[in-house]
Amino acid sequence: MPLTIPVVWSDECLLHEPGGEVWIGRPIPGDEVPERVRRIREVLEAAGAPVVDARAHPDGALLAVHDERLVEFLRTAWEEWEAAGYPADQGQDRVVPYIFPHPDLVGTLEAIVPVSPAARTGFFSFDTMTPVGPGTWRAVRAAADCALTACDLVLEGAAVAYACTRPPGHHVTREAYGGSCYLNNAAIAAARLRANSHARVAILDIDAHHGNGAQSIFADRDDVFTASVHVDPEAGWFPHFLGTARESGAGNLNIPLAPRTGDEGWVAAVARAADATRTVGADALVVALGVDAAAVDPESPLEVSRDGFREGGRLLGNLGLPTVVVQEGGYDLAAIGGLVLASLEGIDEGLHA
Ligand code: SP5
Ligand code: ZN
Repeated sequence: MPLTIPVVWSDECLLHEPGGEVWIGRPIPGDEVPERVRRIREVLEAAGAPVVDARAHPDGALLAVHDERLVEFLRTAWEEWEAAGYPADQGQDRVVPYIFPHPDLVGTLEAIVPVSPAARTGFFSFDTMTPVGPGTWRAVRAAADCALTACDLVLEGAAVAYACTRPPGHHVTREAYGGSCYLNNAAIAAARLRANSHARVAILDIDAHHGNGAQSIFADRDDVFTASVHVDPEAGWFPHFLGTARESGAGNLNIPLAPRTGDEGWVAAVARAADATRTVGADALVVALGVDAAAVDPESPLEVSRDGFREGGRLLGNLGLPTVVVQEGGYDLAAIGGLVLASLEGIDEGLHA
C-alpha cells in the first residue's frame, strides 16, 4: 500500500548549513545538515507519498508564539555579523555567541539588548551549537512555512499531513533559540490550529530530547497541552537544565527515560502521553517527530527500533485526531528516512484501525 500522507517540502530549507558548531569551545562538524531532509523525502517518495510545495505565510503566524525581537534578530543576524566584520577580520563566518545574560548576572534588573552583534547573539541564544550563516534565515522561515502548510492541509480536510522540514524547532522558547533550532515550528503549528477552529490542541513530542520550547511557550495556557517523551536530562543529557517529571502538571507531561531505554519502555511512555492527550480532550494533534531516539542515532542513548517507531506511531494515530506531523531531530543519515517512514505508516495505520 502506498503512503498517502502529504509531504510538505521547500527547497529553501536546504539553505541552512551549520558549518562547524561549537561544542565545549571546539568547532565540531554539525550534524543537523541539509542531507537529512533529502534522505527523508527520497524514502517517502519511493513509498508513494505525494510531495506538496510549502506556501508562504505572513509573519503573524510566527508572532503568535515568538517575541518580535527574536524574529527580527534572526532575520538580520547574518547581515549584521558580516557588516561588523567578523568573517573578514576574525575568520568567523557563523553568528555565534560568547557572553550570556545568566539569571544571576542580571538579577532583578532587565538585561540590555547589546549593541555589539557578538554580545547580542547571547541575548537570544542559549547555547554555542546553533550557528546562523548566510542561508539560515531563509531556511528557518521556510521551515515554519512547511509546518503552516501542513496545518492548511489538515484544516482543509486531510486526516494527517507531514512537514518534511529543517532546521528543527522544538527547543525554541518565546524569545530564546538553541539546540540546532531557531523558530518553534511545532508551536507555530499548534497556535495556527488553535486560531482556526480547534479548541484544544496537544503537542506530543517524541524527539529524544525534551521539548522544552513548547512546554515554556504554552506554560500559562490551558488551550494547548504539551507532552514530551525524552532521555532523562538528569542522567546528563541535553537540554540539561529542565525536562524532569516534576515539571508535569495539568497542562504539561514530561516522561524522562533512562539512557538505553528500548522499544518496550519507549512505547509504554508514548502510550502514557497519548492517554494524557485523550484525557485532556484535545481536538487536534501536533506530533513533534524527532527520530533521534533510534538506537543508531549519534545524539541520544535511547535504543528504539524501526518497529518501535511504527508502534509509537500507531498509538498516536489511534487518538483519531486531525494530525500535523513536524520533523524535529534525527541524525543518522542512513536510517533517518526509514525511521520517519515507519512512524508515518504507524500513524496512518492507527488512524484507520
Ligand atoms: C532538535 C534536536 O534534536 N536538538 C538536539 C540537539 C542536542 N545537541 C546536543 C549536543 C551535545 C553534544 N553532541 C556532540 C557530539 C560529539 N561527538
Ligand atoms: Zn533531539
